[in-house]
Amino acid sequence: MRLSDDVLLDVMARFQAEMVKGLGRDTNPTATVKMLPSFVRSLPDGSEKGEFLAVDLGGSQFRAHQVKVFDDGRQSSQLESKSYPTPKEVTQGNGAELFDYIADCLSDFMETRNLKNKKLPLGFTFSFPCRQTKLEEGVLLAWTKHFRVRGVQDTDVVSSLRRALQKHQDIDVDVLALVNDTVGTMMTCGYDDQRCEVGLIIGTGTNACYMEEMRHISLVEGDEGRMCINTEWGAFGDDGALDDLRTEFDRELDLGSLNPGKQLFEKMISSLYLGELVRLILLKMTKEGLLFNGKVSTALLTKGKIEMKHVSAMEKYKEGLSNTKEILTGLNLFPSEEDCVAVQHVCTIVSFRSANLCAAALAAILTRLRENKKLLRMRTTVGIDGGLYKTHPKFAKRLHKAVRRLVPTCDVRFLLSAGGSGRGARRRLDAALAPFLLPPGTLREVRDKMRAELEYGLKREAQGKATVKMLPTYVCGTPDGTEKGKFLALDLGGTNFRVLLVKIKSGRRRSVQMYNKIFAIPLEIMQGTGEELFDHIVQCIAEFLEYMGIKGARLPLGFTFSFPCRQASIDKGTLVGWTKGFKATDCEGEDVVDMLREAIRRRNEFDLDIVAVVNDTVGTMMTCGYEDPNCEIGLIAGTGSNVCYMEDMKNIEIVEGNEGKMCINTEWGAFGDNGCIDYIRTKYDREVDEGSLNPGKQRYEKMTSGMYLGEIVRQILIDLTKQGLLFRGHISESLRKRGIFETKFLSQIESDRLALLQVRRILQQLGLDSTCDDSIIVKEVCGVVSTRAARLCGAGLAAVVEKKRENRGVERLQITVVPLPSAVCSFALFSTVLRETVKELAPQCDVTFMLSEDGSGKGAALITAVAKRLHNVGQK
Ligand code: 0WK
Ligand code: 0WK
Ligand code: BGC
Ligand code: BGC
Repeated sequence: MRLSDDVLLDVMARFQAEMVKGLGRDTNPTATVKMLPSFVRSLPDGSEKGEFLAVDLGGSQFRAHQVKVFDDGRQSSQLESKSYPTPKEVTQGNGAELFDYIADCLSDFMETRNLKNKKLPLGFTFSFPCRQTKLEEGVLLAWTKHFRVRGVQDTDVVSSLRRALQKHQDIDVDVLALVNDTVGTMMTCGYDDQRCEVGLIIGTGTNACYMEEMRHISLVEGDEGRMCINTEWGAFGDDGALDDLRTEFDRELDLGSLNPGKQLFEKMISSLYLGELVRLILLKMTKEGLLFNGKVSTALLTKGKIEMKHVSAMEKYKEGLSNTKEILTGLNLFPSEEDCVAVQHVCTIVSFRSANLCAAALAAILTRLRENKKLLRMRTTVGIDGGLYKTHPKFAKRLHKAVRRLVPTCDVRFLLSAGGSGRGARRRLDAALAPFLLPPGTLREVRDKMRAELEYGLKREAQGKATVKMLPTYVCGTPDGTEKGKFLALDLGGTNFRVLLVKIKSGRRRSVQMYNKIFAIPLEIMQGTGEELFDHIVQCIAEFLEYMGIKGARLPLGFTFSFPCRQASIDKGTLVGWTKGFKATDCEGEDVVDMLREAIRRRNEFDLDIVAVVNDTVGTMMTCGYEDPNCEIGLIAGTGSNVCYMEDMKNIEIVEGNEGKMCINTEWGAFGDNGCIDYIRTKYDREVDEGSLNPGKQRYEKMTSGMYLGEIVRQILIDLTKQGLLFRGHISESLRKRGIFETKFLSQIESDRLALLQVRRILQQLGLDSTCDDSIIVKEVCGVVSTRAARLCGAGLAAVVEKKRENRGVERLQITVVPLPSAVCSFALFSTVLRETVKELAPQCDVTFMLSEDGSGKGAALITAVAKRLHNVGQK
């Protein structure tokens, strides 16, 4: 069952020969691969419009569809469907009953869709080999799969359906076309992608169609143009052409099937048979004592006991082995660990062969298309559908890989057809992005939930329990202009680690001068030991003091430490937990000021007076507060996300005193860690969270900040690529690389200034070879992700400004918020949407956004200066 590429290339060549035989007038009658003309001569060109009905019989589901196609130049359409059961008495009954049943279901469907008063054209997807001489006719050659209805073979199924429909006086339907499901799938995908010229089904049954040159179809008059050929490749090998590859299990399975000797290729590939193949192999291995201690259970002896869903479950990435144990136990087989591994292996071999054989036949069709076009290299799209391809965890990838190995001269996009032989890549894109489009009602809920968490976090009883921790900062006032002197400041936690020297002048010459140097924090330091981290910080300080020639001075220092710290005073801060990219050991629960002091002592080269530790939001607010006393809120939407604001002391239960205000560091990044906003988190958010350094933590931050937005986009792009909507369905190594989609690319891609060509250039830089369509989709995804981030940030900020307004008990509030022009906030789209959302959700607040270029370092120095001044006053 393991087929090498040489064998696959041989199967490919054999199938090419079968195709030529099937296309030949003289050879067709004896050909096994019937190459049936479909009388479909072209793909949709977008000018189609109108309302149609369709029934789709032959796959795992029997469905009726109502399709509306609009010629609005956007190729939009609407599809409504209803499934109906196909019990055995229908699939193995007699013809008249079958078509009556189809007509009854259609009548019921029209009833439910209130269509009975309409005269509508009907398309009939009939997934069995039919010889056609025109579109609205099809003589059934043979039943396949689980169908065996008497009295239909060699009759025109369209006439049979029409007769059945005529019995329904209350419906007026005209059967205009009979198509095979492969043809329906190709047309559906062709509506989205004009390159689509192959339709492939890998489901209960398997088959493929493609656009053949009329001059090669000798069964149909005319040499101009092309026509879609339904290959009916399921019958490949029915003449023994594949007997050298068929195993004893294939033969045993065939003997036990509804149509022995028929559809032999299909019986090695499709989902109706793979489970049975696995059962027969396991049965033999058990009888030979290789499995289950040789104990054969009734289940193992029962045909059809192992189904495709079992094989797919046993091959799942993570939970495959536990599924195997569960499934085998369910079959009373009581497997050992080794048994489970062996059974998984059997499943893999069987489904791998299926994918490889499919690839070999598809490669033959692709080669024929390329040769028909006399091209050395060809770019094309394969529209694809079917349960096995859609649900098996590894089938699609294996098929794509094998096809690319067998026909390297063909650049193939695999496009999954949505809504079956119905419609719509756009629909799948909308479906993927819809969870990101948060309606105003939901945003109001987020605002109100944030507000509740803000209130709760201030309560004494919430200490240690609240997710939004509302940490007191012991910063109680904005500078009053009397501050002066030289201060050192450290700025740790953002993209860059900075050491700053800040000179503050007071009085008439009131000014702040800053000199800073940026230092890198290598990953191994960010995620090493606490000692190494603080030694590195002190090393940088030493270099800076050297560089500034101020090594001897014992300067007061303000430490901007952009992580959640519980403070008991301005110069004490116990790290609650690391966030963003940091995970140094032996730090959480420790006082970061003490750790810095110890590191300075360890170095024993200079001494500093650490006066204050502040959060970057506080430093940022203070930087701006120096200019605008109305500035009482500091917002960071950068690598991380957080906000601080001046709160009335009377509302801060854990700090003594009721007079005046104190700045609260909300640490809103952790909003939702209790699950309160899980209902807006998407599967992509969960993926990003699971792959982060702190799963389950900082959930709000992971939907709003720069460290994660790029990863969310990458996860969406992977999913869309898997669906064949992007990058030809090919997930490149680059796209698999975590963090490759840096946030800076997002702002570049989603900014309107950038033409599609430049978007493609960025994607190229990322090793993503894209089409124009691809770049349009990528641009849209970037826009949707950053818009959600801004809307969520806006909802949170609206909660804070509303609280401020109510604190003041005023109808209208004027307030200034200072966002830093950091990684995310500099997005044109982000800041616009943020402002609009705050206005929408806090209409009684006039919020001025004051972008500050100085970062938080200046603020930290000012806080240090204030603390120093207060300290000196206290000394007197
Ligand atoms: C969905 C298509 C239908 C086709 C089916 C095949 O709409 O026309 O027959 O896929 O997949 P299956 O349901 O057999 O897995
Ligand atoms: C610059 C500030 C710093 C803050 C950073 C946040 O000086 O305190 O942490 O901005 O933006 P990011 O670098 O994370 O984008
Ligand atoms: C049928 C084909 C059909 C395929 C997929 C085969 O058994 O012969 O007509 O396209 O199944 O449904
Ligand atoms: C941290 C905050 C910080 C924010 C912005 C978050 O991850 O927990 O303390 O203010 O990032 O840097």
